[in-house]
Amino acid sequence: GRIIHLADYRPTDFVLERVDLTFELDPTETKVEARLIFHRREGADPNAPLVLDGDELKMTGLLFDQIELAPERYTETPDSLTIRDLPASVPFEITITTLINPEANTQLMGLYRSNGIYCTQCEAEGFRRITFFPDRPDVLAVYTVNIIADKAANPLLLSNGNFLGGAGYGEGKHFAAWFDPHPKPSYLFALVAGDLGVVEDTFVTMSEREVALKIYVEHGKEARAAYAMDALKRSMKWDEEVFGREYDLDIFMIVAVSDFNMGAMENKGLNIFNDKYVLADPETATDQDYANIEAIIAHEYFHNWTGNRITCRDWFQLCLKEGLTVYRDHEFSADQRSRAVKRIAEVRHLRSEQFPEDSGPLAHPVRPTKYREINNFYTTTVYEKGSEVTRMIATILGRDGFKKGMDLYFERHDGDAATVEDFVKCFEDASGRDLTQFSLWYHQAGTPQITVSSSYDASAKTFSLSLEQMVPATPGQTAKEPMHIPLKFTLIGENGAEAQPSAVSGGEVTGDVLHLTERSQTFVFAGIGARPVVSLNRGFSAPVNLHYSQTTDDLAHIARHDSDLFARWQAITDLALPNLTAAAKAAAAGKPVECDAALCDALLAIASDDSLEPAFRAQALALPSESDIARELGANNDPDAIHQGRQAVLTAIAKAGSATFRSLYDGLAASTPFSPDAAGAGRRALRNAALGFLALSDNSPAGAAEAYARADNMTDLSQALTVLAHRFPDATETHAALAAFESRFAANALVLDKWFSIQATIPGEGALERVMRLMQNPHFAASNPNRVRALIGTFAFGNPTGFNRPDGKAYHFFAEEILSIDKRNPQLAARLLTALRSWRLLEPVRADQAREALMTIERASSLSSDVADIVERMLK
Ligand code: DPP
Ligand code: ZN
Repeated sequence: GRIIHLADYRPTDFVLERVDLTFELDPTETKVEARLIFHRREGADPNAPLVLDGDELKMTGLLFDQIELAPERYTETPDSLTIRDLPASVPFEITITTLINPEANTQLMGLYRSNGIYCTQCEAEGFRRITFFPDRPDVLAVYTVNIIADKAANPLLLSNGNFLGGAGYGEGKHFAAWFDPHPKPSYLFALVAGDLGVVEDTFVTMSEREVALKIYVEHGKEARAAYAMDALKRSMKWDEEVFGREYDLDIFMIVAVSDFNMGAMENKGLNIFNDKYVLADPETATDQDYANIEAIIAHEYFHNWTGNRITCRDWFQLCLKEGLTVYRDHEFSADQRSRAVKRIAEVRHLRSEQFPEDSGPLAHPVRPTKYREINNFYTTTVYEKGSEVTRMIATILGRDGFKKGMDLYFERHDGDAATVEDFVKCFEDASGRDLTQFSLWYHQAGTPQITVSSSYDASAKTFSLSLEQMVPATPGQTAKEPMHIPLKFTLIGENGAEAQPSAVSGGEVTGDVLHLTERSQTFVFAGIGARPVVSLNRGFSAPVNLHYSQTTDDLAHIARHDSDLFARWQAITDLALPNLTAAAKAAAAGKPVECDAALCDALLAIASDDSLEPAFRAQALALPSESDIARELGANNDPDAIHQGRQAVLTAIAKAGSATFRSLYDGLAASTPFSPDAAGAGRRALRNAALGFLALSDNSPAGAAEAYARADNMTDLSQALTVLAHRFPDATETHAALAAFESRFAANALVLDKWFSIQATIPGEGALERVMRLMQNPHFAASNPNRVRALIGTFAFGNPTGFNRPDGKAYHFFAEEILSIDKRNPQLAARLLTALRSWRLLEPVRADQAREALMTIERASSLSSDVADIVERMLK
């Protein structure tokens, strides 16, 4: 594909007034008739042709105002339909008939079949695989949809909006008609047909309208949709209370399907979900599954306002809906659960996924200016960093200023296809604050690096904090401007209380927010009676890397005294990282590894502090991951040394704290009845953390085997299995547990995905062979994205030692797999391939092997544009 530039944006020459679609569904020959009414836009070139997008379409009919169009008036290619000599001012109708094959659609874009269910995925550019159409987000129209299908096989016929009616339609068939009164872009179109079970409920909105809620799942799985329904109702309520947003149709539907490229899709009134994010019960879902379901149900529901009512002008504006909606779902989960623990999990995810993207060959701005394949821009930068940018606006403007800006955005842009500039302007207009410099967050890629130093002058009673910011070069952007970085902070006095300065100079400070706006800046705080300890970037107010050599004592002080739990967790992380990097270096040099006493003491103090919520204590005990350590080391990484060093530190902590972990484990015995709520999940997380440490100090599988036998929920069961498989892969107990798990859940593909993932992440030698063996397992299906992600994706993303074996065999295996997945499903292949995005940071032997594997992909013939785009950027 060619490269698309933001600078080339211009509106269409024709305005689409309305869309009437008729589908005659058939597994291999579905007939689609699209009646489209257009008029030429005022001021547009009176001779401009109408150019419609297509993708692998077969056209069988083309009418102009219901009369067959003469061949000299149009040109059809596989990816476009151009119609000439159209009226200058009067509206006209184009009727297009296409034939499509849902059964053969393995890309899972457009109309396809999953387990006998017809379903659609149109974002970003899937609608053009259904009919020729102006398939871009700034073309909004009102849709009527008629669906005709075999009645026995498809009792259910669904589309967007409200149900108009239905009836029989000839021998064995029936039809249904749907009307969506809200103008929408084609990427929000959806159709579902098939035979599904349903869970029903109702929601009464703030203006007392009753909305029918329906969640459709495979027959027999209805009970597993109860939690999703509960999460939906809580989301609807929360959006009314916190953002003042009410739902706008008579019905809201969710359909769960088993083959899906993404997590879920926010089609107007008819969300389609990967069933992984709908189905849950205690026997089959972990606490993480419950949290994901709650977050994704909320996310897609929230899109109804941020995405659907206000959509994007073009795909460069993707963060306008995604970054904002992630921010909204984060806030929702924070309100439903523990805010601090939620924030810690978000930051962990941002650092492990977005920071590597932002510092590697795939780095791009939150609002990119060019792309070759838009599918490759559904990234953690657009989503998670986009959310952080929204959060910073809230930090800078404060709660009220942010709310005023959001209200103005909803009022001013309802019904629009808007831009990031429109969004930012609302906050400027509502608050009077200039956000020009702040907007660099949308335009400059790269994680800002901030170097901090401080000094205390006892005689003058002043404390000085010097900050220097640097935004690293990223592809296509070498010179960067200084950013506006809002850093929440506090000065902690000796006794643990906050020190209150009498005055601040050197820059803007509003409340607890310090505004770093220059390349280098020194803030001077007056009236400070004793040297304070600075807790900086509290709550992770800005997505930056701080380089601040605080002493072990100061970090331990923050870990003990900060009133912000996030800051306490951060201090523990800052204590642990130098210890873990030193351990990796020692392991590489064959030296014994030690655990720092201050770290060990701080961790064990937190672990046994019953005044702290268990979920927080579990997060503290989780220590930085192997990829966190790799990022801290920066370059020349040896994943084996990192693994060995980290294991040695964990083992030392396990030994020093064996009594603590024993009493935690025994004291937190499962409470009955099971509840998936945050408090229950926190207790299970802490107990399972203790189990992991006990397995290290005992160096025996007995404890985990017993935990496995006793587990009465999927969290405990899968955690015990993980401890067994990862620590004792060859033990009899492990083989027995793996076999028991496989046969117990043989009929549940989503649960078997956990079984695949646990084994795919067993560290060390033999991992590749194990993965190859598992691909032969009858439960594995290369055609199902969830299975592929669970086995091959988890291996590549989550098994640093196994995937990065020095002989490069795993990279070459991976390259072959990417090529074969690419033939079926390019979007999935491209996404998986990003697992190699940090290949340049590996030590030279591995890096050479990784480059070789990438070059094998690059040289292959007939690559999809998705994979070609990623591999070329990674090798550049
Ligand atoms: N389904 C994806 C999401 O909700 C893309 N819109 O983020
Ligand atoms: Zn989204």
